[in-house]
Formats: sequence, C-alpha cells, structure tokens
Amino acid sequence: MNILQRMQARRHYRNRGYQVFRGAFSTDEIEALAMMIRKQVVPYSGLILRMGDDVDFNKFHPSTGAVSNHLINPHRGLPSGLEALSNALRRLITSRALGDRLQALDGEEHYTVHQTILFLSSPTTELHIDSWSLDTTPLGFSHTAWIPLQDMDPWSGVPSVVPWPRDSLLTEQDLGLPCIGATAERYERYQQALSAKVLGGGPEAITPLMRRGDFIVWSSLTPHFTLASRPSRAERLALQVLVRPTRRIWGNFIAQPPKWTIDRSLKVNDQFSLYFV
Ligand SMILES: O=C(O)CCC(=O)C(=O)O
Ligand SMILES: [Fe+2]
Repeated sequence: MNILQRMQARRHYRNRGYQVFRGAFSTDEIEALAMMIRKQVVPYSGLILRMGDDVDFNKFHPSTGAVSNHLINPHRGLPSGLEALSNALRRLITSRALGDRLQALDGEEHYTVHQTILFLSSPTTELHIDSWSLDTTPLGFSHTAWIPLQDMDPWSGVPSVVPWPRDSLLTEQDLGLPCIGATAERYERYQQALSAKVLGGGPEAITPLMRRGDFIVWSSLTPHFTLASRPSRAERLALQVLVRPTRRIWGNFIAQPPKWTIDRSLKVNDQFSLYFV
C-alpha cells in the first residue's frame, strides 16, 4: 500500500468502523490452507479443541458434510498430524501482510493476537459486537480480522457490517439496560437491545464478497452479523482473528481493568505477540 492508500484506509476505518483489503495474502497460501483443512481436518477422527473450550470430535451438519463445531485457537497447536496447519495459521496471523495493514488503520507498532476461530461453515450470527470477547481499556481499539479461505459469493454465508464511527459507543446504560447479572445474561440482553436499536434505524449493511487473499477488519464496537448460507450449512472456510495493539490495557466490554495485570504472551516477531492462556 502506498501512503495515500494507507491514509484513505485509516480515515475510512475511523469513520465507518471497517476496512476491506484486497490481495493482501497470496492466493496460493490461502488455497494451501483450505486444502489442508479439507484433507486433514474434515476427515480427522480425533479430538480437537472447539469453540466453547471443549474438546470434541467433528460434528457434521446433516446432508452437507460441512463441520459444525468450529476450532478455537488452532494457531496455538493442533493434535499430531495437524501441526502443519497450525504452523501455517500462525504464519498467516503474524505475517507482515497483516501487521502492515493493521498499522495502516491505527498507526500502532505491535499487536497481540488473543484468539482465533477457524470457521468451517457459516455460524449465522445475530447482530452483535465483538467487544464482549476482547477489547481495550478504554473501549474500541481492538480489531477483528476476518480472513476468508475461499472465494465468497452471495450464498456463502458472509459476515456483514453496519458502518459505525469508531468512537461511537452504546453502553448498557445508553440502551436502558441494568448492569447486573451473569456475563452471559448481560451479553444476551445487550446484543438483543443493540440489534433492535441498530436494525430499527434501517441501516445499510456492507456484505463484502471477498476473494482468496482479501480480508476485512472491523473494530470491536462495529455491529455485524453473518448471513445464512445456501444450501444452509455448506462448507464456508474462514479464519477470525481477535487482536489488540499490545501497548493498550485490555479486558472486554464489561471488564475494564484500570491498570496492567500480567500479560501472558509470547513475542513472535517485531509486529506480533501471541497471547497463550
Ligand atoms: O465467521 C463469521 O461469519 C463471523 C462470526 C462472528 O462475528 C463472531 O464469531 O464474532
Ligand atoms: Fe463477531
């Protein structure tokens, strides 16, 4: 990216809360990842760590052969036989191609990856923000990078973002909600109220139909949802990366630590560290 493109990306991200990058990764690298997933993960008969932090066998959506239980943090390690995939994912999420583009958006020097999810089919989510999983103190400076591992078309089950100024925050109080109860309860209540408010405004949502090598970044406070795929529950390979600028204190939407605690991360190169708990 030249300096003008970087400035445009930064302004766009600040005003609209997301940025699509084209041709960031080599098509061959992305294709190789997809092939490893199809040949090694989908037929894998052992246990792997899944979303929800349980180990489990592959579960398949009936009649499509697509895997329904997505992999959490596959970059930290995978069972024997799948190490090459784990290493390749780690290379991708600590690549200069990713680091340089994140830096174009916020001018930071170093990033810590907190979580990855390898999606094997569309999770079909309601409108929500990712700040509840990871965010900085103050809120709004962490990013989600969403990297498709295959070409996306209108029936793939694509995430869509509602353009959202980066400094715009709707708290529980703003939505008229109490700040009490278990986190899961507060999360549900918040996302439902946010969804009602945002959709009630009749927003225009952006549905980027990206090709292999492209990716999108949205901010922790940018509302987004995932469309259903057709046929429903077909293969849809994508990697989601939650990342923060390393120098920022972090927590999540409701846990906002006022100061640093121990940061369990490992520096991988000059642009990236990996959080490892
Ligand atoms: O893979 C997707 O479609 C995005 C899912 C999502 O937004 C999330 O897991 O927070
Ligand atoms: Fe999300």
